[in-house]
Amino acid sequence: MTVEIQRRGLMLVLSSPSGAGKSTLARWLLKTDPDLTMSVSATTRSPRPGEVDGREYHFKDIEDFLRMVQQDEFLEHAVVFGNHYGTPKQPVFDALAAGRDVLFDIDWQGTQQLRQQARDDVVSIFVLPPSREELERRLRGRAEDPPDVIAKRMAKADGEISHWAEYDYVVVNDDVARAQEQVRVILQAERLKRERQPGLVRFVDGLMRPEAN
Ligand SMILES: Nc1nc2c(ncn2[C@@H]2O[C@H](COP(=O)(O)OP(=O)(O)O)[C@@H](O)[C@H]2O)c(=O)[nH]1
Ligand SMILES: [Mg+2]
Repeated sequence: MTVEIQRRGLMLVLSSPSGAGKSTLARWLLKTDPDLTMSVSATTRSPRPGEVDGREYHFKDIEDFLRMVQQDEFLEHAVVFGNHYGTPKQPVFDALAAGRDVLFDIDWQGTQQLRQQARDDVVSIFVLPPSREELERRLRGRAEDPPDVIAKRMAKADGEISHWAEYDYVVVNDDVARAQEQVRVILQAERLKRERQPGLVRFVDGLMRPEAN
């Protein structure tokens, strides 16, 4: 018999400097975990080759983005590398209400705002590269971005990394399979937290006083 206990959805945040392998982790999680929904952010940056509007991001011009800010449509928003990024509220609320967990690929500024909005529901993981050399190598290996953008990101990586201690968990991504397993285990444990299982009250009541149920 499989016992299904009603669960409260959580908000899983992955942050890292560019090139630490966070996107690979996020893609794997979404593919392997049917209870997880990706939060698709809005951004004013231009799409890269292969990126599809509505899949990687909702690509907006600055006027549209600022209108969304004005109309309070974002759960959080921030400027990263000179572009605006924001998390649309409604899809997150809808997913949580449907009992699903939501995955966020956002920076430290967004994580701080999310924590202020929904502290108990946020589980945050910071992904670190195994070494500075490897981080540089991964940034260079990406053909999409011009060298000046890469140099800018390398400089900004230190700023992002300096926020590591604000996160609940830290995963060093030296081996992809190992990092995947670590993130999976974190998610599993966080889902089992008592306060995330409101259905337990009823379930345990039934265990102890079967005649009353
Ligand atoms: N605060 C915030 N940050 C975001 C959001 N969406 C993406 N980011 C962050 O913006 C940074 C740049 O993302 P992106 O343009 O995809 O370039 P990447 O560095 O190659 O991943 C990354 O650190 C993302 O985590 C968002 O909605 N809010
Ligand atoms: Mg990204």
